[in-house]
Amino acid sequence: MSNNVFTAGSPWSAFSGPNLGYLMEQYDLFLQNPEEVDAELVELFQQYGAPVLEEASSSAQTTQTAQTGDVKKVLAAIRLADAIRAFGHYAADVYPLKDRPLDSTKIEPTTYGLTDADLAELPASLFFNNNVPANVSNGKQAVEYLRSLYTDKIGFEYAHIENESERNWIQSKIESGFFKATLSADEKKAVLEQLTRVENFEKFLHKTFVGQKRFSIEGLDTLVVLIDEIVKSAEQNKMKSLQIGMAHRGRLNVLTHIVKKPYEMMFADFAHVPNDYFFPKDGSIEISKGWTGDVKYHMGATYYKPSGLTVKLAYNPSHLEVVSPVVVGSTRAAQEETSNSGEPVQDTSKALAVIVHGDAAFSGEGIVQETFNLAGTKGFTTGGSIHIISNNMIGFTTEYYDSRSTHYSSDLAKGYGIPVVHVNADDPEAVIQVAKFAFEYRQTFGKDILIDLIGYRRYGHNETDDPTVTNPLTYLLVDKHPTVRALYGERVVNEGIVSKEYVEQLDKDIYAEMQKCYDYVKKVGEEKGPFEIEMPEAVKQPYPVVETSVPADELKQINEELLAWPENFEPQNKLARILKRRTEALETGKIDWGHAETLAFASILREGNPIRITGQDAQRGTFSQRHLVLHDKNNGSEWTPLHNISGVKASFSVYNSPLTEAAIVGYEYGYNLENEKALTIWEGQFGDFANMAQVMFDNFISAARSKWGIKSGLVLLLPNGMEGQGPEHSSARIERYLQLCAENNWIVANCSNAGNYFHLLRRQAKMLGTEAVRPLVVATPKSLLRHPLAAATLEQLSEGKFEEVIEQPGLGQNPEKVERIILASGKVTIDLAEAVNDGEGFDKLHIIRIEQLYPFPMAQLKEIIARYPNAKEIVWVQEEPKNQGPWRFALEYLLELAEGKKVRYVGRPEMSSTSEGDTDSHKVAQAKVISEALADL
Ligand SMILES: Cc1ncc(C[n+]2csc(CCOP(=O)(O)OP(=O)(O)O)c2C)c(N)n1
Repeated sequence: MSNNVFTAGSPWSAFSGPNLGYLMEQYDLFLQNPEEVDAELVELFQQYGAPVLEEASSSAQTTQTAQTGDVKKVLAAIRLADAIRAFGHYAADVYPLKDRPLDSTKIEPTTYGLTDADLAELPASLFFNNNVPANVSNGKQAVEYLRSLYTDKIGFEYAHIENESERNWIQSKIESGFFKATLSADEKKAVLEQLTRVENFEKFLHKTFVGQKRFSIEGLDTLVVLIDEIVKSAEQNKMKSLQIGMAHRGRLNVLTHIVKKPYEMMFADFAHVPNDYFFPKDGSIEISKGWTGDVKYHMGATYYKPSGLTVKLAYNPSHLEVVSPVVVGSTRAAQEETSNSGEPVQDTSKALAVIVHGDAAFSGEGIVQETFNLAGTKGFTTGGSIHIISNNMIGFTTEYYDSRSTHYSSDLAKGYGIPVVHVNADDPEAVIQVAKFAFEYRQTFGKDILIDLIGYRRYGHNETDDPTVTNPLTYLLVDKHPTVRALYGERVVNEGIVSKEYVEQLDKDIYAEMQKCYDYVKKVGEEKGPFEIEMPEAVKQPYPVVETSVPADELKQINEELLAWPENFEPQNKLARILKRRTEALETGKIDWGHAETLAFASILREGNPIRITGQDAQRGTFSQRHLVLHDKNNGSEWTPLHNISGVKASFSVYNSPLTEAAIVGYEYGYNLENEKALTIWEGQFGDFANMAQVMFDNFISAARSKWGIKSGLVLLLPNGMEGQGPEHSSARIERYLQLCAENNWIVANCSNAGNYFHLLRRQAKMLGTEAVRPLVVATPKSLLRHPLAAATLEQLSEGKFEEVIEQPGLGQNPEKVERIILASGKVTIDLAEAVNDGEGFDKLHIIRIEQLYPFPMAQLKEIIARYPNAKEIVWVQEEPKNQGPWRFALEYLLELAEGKKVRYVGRPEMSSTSEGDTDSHKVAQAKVISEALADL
């Protein structure tokens, strides 16, 4: 019984009398000499143990089973029933165009050596767990019944689910006839109206805005029915937030029919009339916009339903699937209460993510897998997302069979132990039942679920594309295929729910309603002028100067509390010693990076901003510098000092993340969008690996404000520095972030000192939730984490502020003498500081550290450089190769600052790799950079 996951009851009930006796004998043999027993019986014994005489078998079925006289037939029948449950989906009528061969070989009685007559002699109870359906009285009818459930318009895949109670729950849902439930007459009429709206919306756009791309939903019209049903379930369950992520296909239809962006606003987008004139007066719709804007099928919207449910469609770029983790992150934020100290309190019943995927994108894009992998982890779970593949069996011009190596587009999901339900998109009532089921499954088991909504694509990839050029056979079928509105209209007419005339009139009325909306849009467009969106004033400026110091007494108190572990708590000895040194660090001026960071976090929590930090090994920190969660050496219990300090008004969480960059960065970005007051931090294990998440930096974090007007204060910590660890553990590739800098879109910093980092974090926290907020990219150090020259003093934290530039102490004392001004950033400034020591003998030199690379601190630099009238040259020093690092970004600013002085570069030559591969060559190259920078002085 290779796939015997379904026969939940014992099979012994089918045997009695001589058959049972025979089985007993076989079982004894199995215990002594299993190889002499038939393989099928061995499997049965292994699964169900010793044959027993059961109550149920002794009465009603005795006659029938006694007549079968053939144990093998019984076993074959059990295998057949299980096969229908496991493989019925291969034969299910789920393809509207009927253009994919179905496979029923695994569920034919003959495959198991059974005839109809054999089946008719078997008891019905053999095929069911508990209740035998009323109209089923023998094995033949049982098989027919099971086939009608498992091979109709819905295909079920659940044999792969590990948990037996989940499988049983699904099986009883299916076999209780849940999916065969019919709608009331009113519900049917509502579905007809919905389908008529969906179809007419596309028709209207098609006819009115000829040649404009809209990525029509047609062929998958029931996607709207499906999502609408999920929304209804969410409302019935008193959810607060439903977060939808989806790509281009059908998005406009979902925007208007689910998120309730009014037709006027939709048509205004096509007619180039500002849609701002058509916002509903009741404030139910919120749409933010950026000043450079985006195409209409990337725009999101928020709908505040009267029921208290907020339905949000996330903004997304063209890049398929990348919005998935963003939406899940936002959902998590919507589930968390963060205004308490300690861990945030998560309530998964408050919010739900619904993620719509394309069939080609789902199986092709790796971020889908990354997102699934987050779903069950402590720091990232949301108690289950509902995934929908809007499966039109084609991706652009690529047919499904060229798109993947698996049978279904959905197969990846099975690896995550979740149910997959394939449903024919031409059957709206089946779709509704699937939606209800998915919601109930998620609520019951707190896990993801996947609905594979199978339809077709009525036009080309977009409406200007002619698909008959590349996919002629598919489109011969599509051309002949009636729309789902037409099919359903016919069905409800046949069922006597409405008349044919009603269906036709509804069609006309809805089209006329749309025409009326558009006529109004045209009129307003003629009367009113353009609606300019300006960059907000607060974004036009660099960050304002804000108070970030913390009184010394408060810092001392925090420090004590951080080190006050419970009496019986014993961290590992060496770590305990290291941490205890923090007791004196405030007095000795040796506050290292991790220590300054923890003090910053504590002070931020006391001011009321929640903090969430994630990354691979974020709790300890890649370089063992952080230790925000301590582990008892004897019993492994955990202690989080930041949960145990006084005066805290917000939650703190730090999670070691699964090993991914793209999904986690997207997730944290989404989290911060939803909880804008939370200091949300992602840390790369090494900054080098952050480019796995490049799409998140390029298409969301750096550009979202100007495209979509949405704000984020996400912090990215990217360990960086050339220290001889080879090409993939050296460079955060800061040049990438610098190249994306424009319009004050984010802050890029590279601090040389723990105190400055303290103020940088605190400044960021102070900006959260304000109009001025923007993301923060920090190249963080490795060797500087414990370097004495990078340590902070108590005064720096209690009296200082974030310094965008720092002048090298000990240099530039005699301004007339200074001839060379070095500008540099990050770790190399400490290398230089070590080389010049106290400045003795370096009268001709001044060094300025640029702690904030963007916005480039021009005003401060001008003011400093002006103090040195005899300076002949400005030298940019960096440790990265010339084609990398900040040099090329800085050059334009340097030329402006130079005012006739020479501008020179000192650093590694252009290199295709980021660094030398071995430590010795690194040392030589690094020493050369420093000696060249200081040569001829
Ligand atoms: C990451 C990425 N690669 C390529 C594209 C270009 N592209 C846009 S739609 C599309 C086909 C998508 O097919 P599918 O996922 O099945 O969705 P459908 O358009 O059929 O609904 C492609 C390749 C893209 N938008 N994003």
